[in-house]
Amino acid sequence: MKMTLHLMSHALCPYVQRAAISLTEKGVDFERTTIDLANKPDWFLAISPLGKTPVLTVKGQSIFESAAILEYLEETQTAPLHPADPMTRAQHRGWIEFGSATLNDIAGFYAAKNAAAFAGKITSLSAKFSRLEGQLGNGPYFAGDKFTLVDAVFGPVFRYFDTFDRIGDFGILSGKEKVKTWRKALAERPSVRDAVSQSYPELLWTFLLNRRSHLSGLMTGNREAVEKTSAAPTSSGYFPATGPSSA
Ligand SMILES: N[C@@H](CCC(=O)N[C@@H](CS)C(=O)NCC(=O)O)C(=O)O
Repeated sequence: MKMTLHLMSHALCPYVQRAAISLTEKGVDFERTTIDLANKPDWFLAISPLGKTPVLTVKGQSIFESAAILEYLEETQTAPLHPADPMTRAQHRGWIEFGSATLNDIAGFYAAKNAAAFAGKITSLSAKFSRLEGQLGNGPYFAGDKFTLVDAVFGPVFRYFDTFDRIGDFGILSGKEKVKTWRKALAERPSVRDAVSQSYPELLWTFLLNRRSHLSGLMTGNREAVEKTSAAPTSSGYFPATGPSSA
């Protein structure tokens, strides 16, 4: 029986993207509803105990937290994205958590208020990608030829770097050749590419510019201009205030 799955989304949310990637890889039809996270509707709060996207609804029932959604899809849909071996599967769950910790560092990087905090986040992100460089094999994906949930989690992580690269070279991925190859393979994967709309780069740019952060200062090279731009935050500029957050 065909059932429609519904993904409660936000245009920039990397946790929504991992669910969308899994659904696409599995060939599941789904609809999206975009939530204004600056003004969460009551019906959304009723199904999202933490007030966060994503939420997946299936036949009137809801699942919150991206990790829970991914596991549900593994258990109910075809085309597994988790390895069959229990040990490897458990290890992949660990790396998914590592992906969430990387997203938290990215949020710290773009929100850092001064050069010292910014440099601290660069160090922390560089260490995480060094760790991944040591973990990767011959690629092109995390575990070789087969695309897995770890790839679904890191596609949205690397997507931030497409915009960071427009701002400057922060050296975070420097010298990490396996990571760079992985990034490229993920960017080319249709499910990863299509997990966001075409307006994503410009929405992210505006979002970052509105952060009143060290990075926004670098984006304009003019702090006054940044503050003027951020004087009237838009609703799409809100989710950054709190998220991406705790995994
Ligand atoms: N641990 C959550 C994190 C989700 C999350 O941080 N969502 C952000 C958007 S990317 C959100 O909804 N933030 C709004 C808020 O915290 O009020 C998950 O894995 O689903």
